[in-house]
Amino acid sequence: MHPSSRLPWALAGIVTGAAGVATSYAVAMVLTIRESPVVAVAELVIRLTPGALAEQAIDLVGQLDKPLLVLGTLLVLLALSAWAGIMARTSWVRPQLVWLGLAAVGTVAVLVQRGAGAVDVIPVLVGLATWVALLPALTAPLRMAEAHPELESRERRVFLMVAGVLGLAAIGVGVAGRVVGAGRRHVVESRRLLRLDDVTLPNPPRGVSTGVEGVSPWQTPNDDFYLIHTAISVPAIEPKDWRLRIHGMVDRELVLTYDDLIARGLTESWITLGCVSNEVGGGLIGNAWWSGVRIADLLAEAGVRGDADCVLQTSEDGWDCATPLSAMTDDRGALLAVAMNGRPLPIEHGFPVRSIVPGLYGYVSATKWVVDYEVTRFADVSAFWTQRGWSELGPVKIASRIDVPRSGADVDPGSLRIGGLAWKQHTGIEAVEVALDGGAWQRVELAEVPSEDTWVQWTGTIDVEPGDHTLRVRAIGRDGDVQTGAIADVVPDGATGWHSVDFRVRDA
Ligand SMILES: Nc1nc2c(c(=O)[nH]1)N[C@H]1C(S)=C(S)[C@@H](COP(=O)(O)O)O[C@H]1N2
Ligand SMILES: [Mo]
Repeated sequence: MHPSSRLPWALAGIVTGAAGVATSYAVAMVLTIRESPVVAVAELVIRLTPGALAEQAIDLVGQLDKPLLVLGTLLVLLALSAWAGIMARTSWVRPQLVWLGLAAVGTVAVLVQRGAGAVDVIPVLVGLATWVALLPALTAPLRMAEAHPELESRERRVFLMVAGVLGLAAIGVGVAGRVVGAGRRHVVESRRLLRLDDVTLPNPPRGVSTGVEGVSPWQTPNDDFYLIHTAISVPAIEPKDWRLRIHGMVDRELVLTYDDLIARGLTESWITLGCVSNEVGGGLIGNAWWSGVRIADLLAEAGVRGDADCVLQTSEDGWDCATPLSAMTDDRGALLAVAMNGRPLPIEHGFPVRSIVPGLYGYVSATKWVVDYEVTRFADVSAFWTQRGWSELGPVKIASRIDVPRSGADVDPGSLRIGGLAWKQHTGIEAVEVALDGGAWQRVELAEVPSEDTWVQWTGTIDVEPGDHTLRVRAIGRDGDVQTGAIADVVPDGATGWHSVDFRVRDA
């Protein structure tokens, strides 16, 4: 083959590669608040680069390090696309392998981003589909020209035309995605610039930490806080556009803007939020410093009628839940939260406003991107999860967890420091007990807590001999409730059972 005859195949690959980058970029802009997968790959490269090397490189190119890296990533991608194009001449499978490989790298890169979810993979899949579909279409005229040399000049013209049109279409798709996604992106900026003067940065109270290494920190950083939502693409709500309507069985309907809300004055407290789907020993729970406005005060302002017993809360994404009115009006300090750990709510955690009700699982209380409170009666409504078999009421169940030792750990014989967490929000924990190898329950030490609304760290020291062991934990509430060992599934109202950890003690 004359080398120059490879050129159009390479070009076909490059146009295909670029088109996939454009469609994935557009989808990322429209559906997510993230950058495109290409940027995610560049960031992954930064992460995987040894620190010293990365520093030298940054020294060398200064502030341009990231744009250059993104450009480099793009060039590598286009070079591989050209290679896929050339291989398409003789093989159907091999180009697909290149696309699959690129998509695999892209998938890993987007999934290692913090808080990444299934939605973040969609742009990669759209890019992959674009590559797989376009290359055969684009190379069809080239194939034709090779099969029928007499048609070569005509087919070459067809090819160049198709390539040109597709190239322009790709640019169009990218620009359109940018424009459509601009609103969503703007929220990221609005949040960054938002100043909430009354929000304080938290200092965890003294004594809340046992200091046992390996136990989850008492205060959960926003970046590590679990995420649960049904929305595929998280709502992007500008504070200036946000409204909360409080209506239904009230004397005066209220419609609050973000400024109206803030003007009511902020209350702040430590509250542990947990998910009903948390398995025994699981991590769907976190503890944060929440700043917000007391829901009880707002409901009092609206004037709740005597025969109402719940508030149907609705999110801007359509998700809803019904919360017992009593939990929102008693003195437990249920909040319309605007900040989490001293920062405006992260977008994935409900920016600009969400509900937080101590003592209830999230699925019946912690509405993110909340826009509507209808004061009503349980008898008259049903909500997202209750329609799907979960219980109407969702008070948290008493629970405890062993973080140290980890399951499967290998430890030295002798005295072993153990630790973990226990919780029953809005009741509080009186005591925690552990049992080694099915022996007697023995009390361990509790750290301090600022209120009954947070989890508590516990620690203890046990003597262990070489061999295999099982450690178990249970908690006792301030109401005398002893955590049951009976195993219950998370459906319909939360798991029960003792968390246990199997570990091995080395020979002395
Ligand atoms: N809009 C909306 N709010 C929601 C949910 C949801 O799916 N959509 N999930 C709820 C559930 S089940 C839980 S456990 C908490 C989780 O809050 P987080 O993601 O901030 O940890 O949010 C609650 N609020
Ligand atoms: Mo949940």
